[in-house]
Amino acid sequence: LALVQRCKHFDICLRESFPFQTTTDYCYRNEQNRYRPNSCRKPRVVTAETVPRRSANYASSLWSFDQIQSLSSEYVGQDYKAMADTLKDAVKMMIHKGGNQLNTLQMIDDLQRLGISYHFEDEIRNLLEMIYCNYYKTPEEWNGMDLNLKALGFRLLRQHGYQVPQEIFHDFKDKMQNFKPYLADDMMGILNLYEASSYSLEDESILDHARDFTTKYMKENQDKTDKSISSLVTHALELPLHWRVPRVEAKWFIEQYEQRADKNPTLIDLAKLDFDMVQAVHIEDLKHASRWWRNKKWDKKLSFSRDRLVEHFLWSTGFCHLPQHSLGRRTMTKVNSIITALDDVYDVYGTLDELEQFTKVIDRWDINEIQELPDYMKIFFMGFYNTINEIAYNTLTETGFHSLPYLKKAWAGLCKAYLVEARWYNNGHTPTLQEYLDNAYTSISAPAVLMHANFVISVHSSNDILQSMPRLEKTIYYSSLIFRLADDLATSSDELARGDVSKSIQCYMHESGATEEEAREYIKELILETWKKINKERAHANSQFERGFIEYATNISRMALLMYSDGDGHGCPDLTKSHVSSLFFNPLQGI
Ligand code: 0FV
Ligand code: MN
Ligand code: MN
Ligand code: MN
Ligand code: MN
Repeated sequence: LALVQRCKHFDICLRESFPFQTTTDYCYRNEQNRYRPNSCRKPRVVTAETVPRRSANYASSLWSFDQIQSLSSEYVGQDYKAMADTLKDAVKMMIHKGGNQLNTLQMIDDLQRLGISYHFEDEIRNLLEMIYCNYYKTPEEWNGMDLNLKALGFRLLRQHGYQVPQEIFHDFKDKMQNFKPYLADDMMGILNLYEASSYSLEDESILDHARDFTTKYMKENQDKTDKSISSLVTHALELPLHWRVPRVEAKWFIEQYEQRADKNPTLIDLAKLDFDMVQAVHIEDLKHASRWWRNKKWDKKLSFSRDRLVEHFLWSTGFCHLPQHSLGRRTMTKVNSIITALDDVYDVYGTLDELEQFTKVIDRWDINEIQELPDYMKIFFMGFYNTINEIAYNTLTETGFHSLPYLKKAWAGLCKAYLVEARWYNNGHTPTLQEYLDNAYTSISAPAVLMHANFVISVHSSNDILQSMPRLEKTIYYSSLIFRLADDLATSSDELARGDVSKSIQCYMHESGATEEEAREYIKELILETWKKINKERAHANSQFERGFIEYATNISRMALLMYSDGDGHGCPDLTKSHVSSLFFNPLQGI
């Protein structure tokens, strides 16, 4: 009697039971399209001609190697550094001179938006502590403030981890009933309330109400305000400040601020000079990463895959743009490039058989096993393996910490999630939204990115990092989820057209019977709710390492909203080229 066994991947095997003599880990489909155990597999020579493969027809790169290597900036060296130091001293004098509460808060907001607050972290922390203690602890203290002051203070304090309660706006809730006389000329107050509402936690109905109300009000009244405010309003309606990538926002805001009649000349001079000096650092990082990419030759050898070195660098810069984090940007650009290549292997080029085998090799991290792989996978694996080992080697020699077991685990986790999707696609399986997301938050790659980030964003001890890891799991999940949902909103139509697993929109439609438009609205609502959960994690960070990590994770979500704002900005470099030019090619030339 034959032993009747289910394949371990019985879900994938269309719930088929079949007689196998031995336990098999993996199964495959034979020429008759029947599922068979791997032990029955005949060795088979796979050639490009015999295997039908999908194609994504991704556009080629807009940026050549020579063009990147020829970039340079004059904003380097001692003279510029001395000028910047003089301006920084002048700003510190301004800060110490002080001002009223509103002026102080506005200055902090301007420093942040101009991208120069990182020079004044201690000063800003002290100012906010003083303001919180004097004005925001009890209703007696905040009751007398006008809307604009309240909202600005609330936003900046929550941003910096203070637990100011939403009840600060309770009176506003009543006034919203008959708001017109109260608000007639307070567009700045409305705008600041809107920005404040993006720091809401779950179940903060006053803030939900404030978001809805201010959004509607700004849409209806923006043409009635003067031009400088109305451009801020248009910008805010696209995305609130809290959801925006700091470096991209700085470039935009510096140009806006410069037009202002009441601008502070010292701030604008420092902001422009600092932007250009930091850009000079970025240019060197980009050139370094581009030499690595050139050496890999994947643009030629894996020509089915996206050639996006510059866009990968844009992502890394969005995650962390501070000048002292060059190694982090260089490392993450490699990590991002590997992820995109891997994703295209799994989604576009690889056959299911190849992918099953490939996933095992990655899981075992064994270079000796590549003999069995098709040529393109040999090339990919060896380049990948060498790069990740080198990244781990850098951490080992810099900090003494052996990170490779963690990195390996993250890559195996990513590939297993990719494989789940490949199997679903092969079986025509449409998961429920939750089943999909339980896998897709990993397959969007942010957990792998963030595992690498642990070891390159800071000089904290490995003990700090290891102790924080379990505390940061929720942050990783929420920031990955926003990345995934934003990606699905922008890319799933093309993905399904060329052949891919159902993404969040389709899973939700399938499970609920919603139309595509309703599903898209639902996904946008999920993004909003997920931000509230990120806000909670931000509020509970309890070390410098955790705050840095959470900021990095938040920037991943922000970058996703940027890259996917008008479509697939990662797949179609045309959609992203203005950000590339603005951040890396064009200085502000203030001085
Ligand atoms: C998205 O592509 C993509 F390529 C990603 C997420 C990698 C690049 C960026 C970073 C690692 C930061 P695609 O829409 O094909 O991804 P999915 O997961 O939907 O196949
Ligand atoms: Mn299934
Ligand atoms: Mn893909
Ligand atoms: Mn994919
Ligand atoms: Mn996608």
